Amino acid sequence: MFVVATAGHVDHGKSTLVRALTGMEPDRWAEERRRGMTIDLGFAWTTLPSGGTVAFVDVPGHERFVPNMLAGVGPVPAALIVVAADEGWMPQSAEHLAALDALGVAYGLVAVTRADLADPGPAMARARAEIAATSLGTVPAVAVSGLTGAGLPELRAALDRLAAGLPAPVVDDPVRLWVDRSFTVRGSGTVVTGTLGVGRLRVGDELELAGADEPVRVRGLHSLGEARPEVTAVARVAVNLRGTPRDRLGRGDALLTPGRFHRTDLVDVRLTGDPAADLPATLTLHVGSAAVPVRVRPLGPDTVRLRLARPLPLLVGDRALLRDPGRHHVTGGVRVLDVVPPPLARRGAAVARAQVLAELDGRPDLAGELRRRRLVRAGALIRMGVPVDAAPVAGDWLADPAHWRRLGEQVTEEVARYAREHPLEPGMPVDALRQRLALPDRVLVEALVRPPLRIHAGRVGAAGADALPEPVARAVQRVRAEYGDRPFRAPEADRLVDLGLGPREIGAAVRAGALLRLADNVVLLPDALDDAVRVLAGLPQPFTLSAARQALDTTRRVAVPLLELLDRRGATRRLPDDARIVVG
Ligand SMILES: Nc1nc2c(ncn2[C@@H]2O[C@H](COP(=O)(O)OP(=O)(O)OP(=O)(O)O)[C@@H](O)[C@H]2O)c(=O)[nH]1
Ligand SMILES: [Mg+2]
Repeated sequence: MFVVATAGHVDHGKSTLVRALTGMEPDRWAEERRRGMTIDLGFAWTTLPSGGTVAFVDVPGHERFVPNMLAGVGPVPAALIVVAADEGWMPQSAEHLAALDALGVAYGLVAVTRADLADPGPAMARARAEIAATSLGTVPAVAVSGLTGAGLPELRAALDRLAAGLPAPVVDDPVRLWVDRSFTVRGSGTVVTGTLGVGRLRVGDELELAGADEPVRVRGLHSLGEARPEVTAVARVAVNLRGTPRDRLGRGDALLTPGRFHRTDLVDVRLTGDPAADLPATLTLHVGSAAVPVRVRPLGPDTVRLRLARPLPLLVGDRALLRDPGRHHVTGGVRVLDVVPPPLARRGAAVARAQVLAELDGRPDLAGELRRRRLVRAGALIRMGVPVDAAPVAGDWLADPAHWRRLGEQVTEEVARYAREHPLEPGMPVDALRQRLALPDRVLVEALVRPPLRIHAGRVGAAGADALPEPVARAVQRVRAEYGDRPFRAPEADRLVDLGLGPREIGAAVRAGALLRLADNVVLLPDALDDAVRVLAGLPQPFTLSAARQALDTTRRVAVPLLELLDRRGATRRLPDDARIVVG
């Protein structure tokens, strides 16, 4: 199927032509038929001589209904521009063409209608000349009469040729179905329709609804009036949603492949065409079937920042248009450059940003995104519309290679600085390092720590950093020299102070396994435990505290906590009469 939207001034015969081609009534509303004027979008389809199907989105030509027209053409990549032979090129011929140009529509043809009323030549020449200057370029033109049917076979053949020249549909990309209608079907619930430009929908699919948190599920699909288990782009499609109230969604909403779109209310864009120098501060942004008021902040000569009144699922490279609703004027097209732009808080930030934007063209550019964002999750890039084909540095994080190298160097520097400032600690806590480098995720720290550094017990240090800090090592050395032959004599508190072993130093030595702490200010060399068990095993069993104290040649200050520690470790057992035995 291919989908084509009509375009053209009011009363030039668009709906009559669609009716003549399809035998279907595009003006769905009684009011439209009563007034002989299209108000909202109409939908009709027919089979072409080739056997292919063309579906029309018939738009209103009246200037009051241009927003409806834009909702119809927004998601449609081809246009049938209708000009009446007897009236020729008119204001909405121009405005509709400007809209197609702004959206970058590249495929189309001209039908000069009402050719039974006047010579179609001048209208055709003017239309082709106007169109040639736009994204559509040189287009074929056919003179027709919706009244007599003259020219219709030629028009069908021209539509077939147009279809044959369209790019192959992209069916594997994520779905972003812009809703152009929503209604309730008795017994089925809410149904939305739209033009599926890319991707595929299946019954049972779970989709995101832009603007809602919970997913929605596809209960049924119709295309061209028939139920289908699956619909692939390009197609007109009606989606029946399970359990979604009708008032939850309408024109301008979008059904999305989950996790593939970022909803943004701030975008940096390039203006296309001839942007006016004095852009109004507020305009309406039209994209897909959505129309959202925006505040415009100029940045560079042809780049602006748009603040959207509500978020939209936009991607880098999206085409959209800005319109001044007050002046009935398509201000110009935009191409989305960045859907997650940085805040412009600092002085000079806007100027710097304009320079960055000058380099962007809306084509997704992974290397450039990494250079600008430095560290970013793969999922976030994909949701911006930037395909990811690089390996993550950790988890799903991607990094700019130069930035990652710099971070690696900073890790070494920060850990060394921390060791200088905290000589008694066995390395820098991982979280302190994470904060110091302003890294958003701990896995990044873990990936940045490389030998000779390593992470041990939540700290980053040199391998063997559980070795003692220099001053503590010296103090322990002196304890060894003085007490090595009296292993159960613990230094008195004032002696510890003389040796330079305050509570922090003792803590460091104990953590490193260089001292054994029995109680506050009671420390032994670590081999003392095994030696004590050996000595005690030589005593007649069971033995008393006093026998132990004498055998170990020590004081109660040491013997009491030492035996309690041996009890806890299961090396000795305390009997009901307070005597002990060595176990095993
Ligand atoms: N003689 C003649 N009249 C036509 C032809 N096409 C349309 N008309 C008449 O022109 C009037 C407008 O036709 P529509 O088809 O409603 O025009 P439209 O472009 O759809 O108008 P809007 O949707 O309101 O923009 C109707 O009265 C039609 O009968 C034609 O080829 N020949
Ligand atoms: Mg009409």
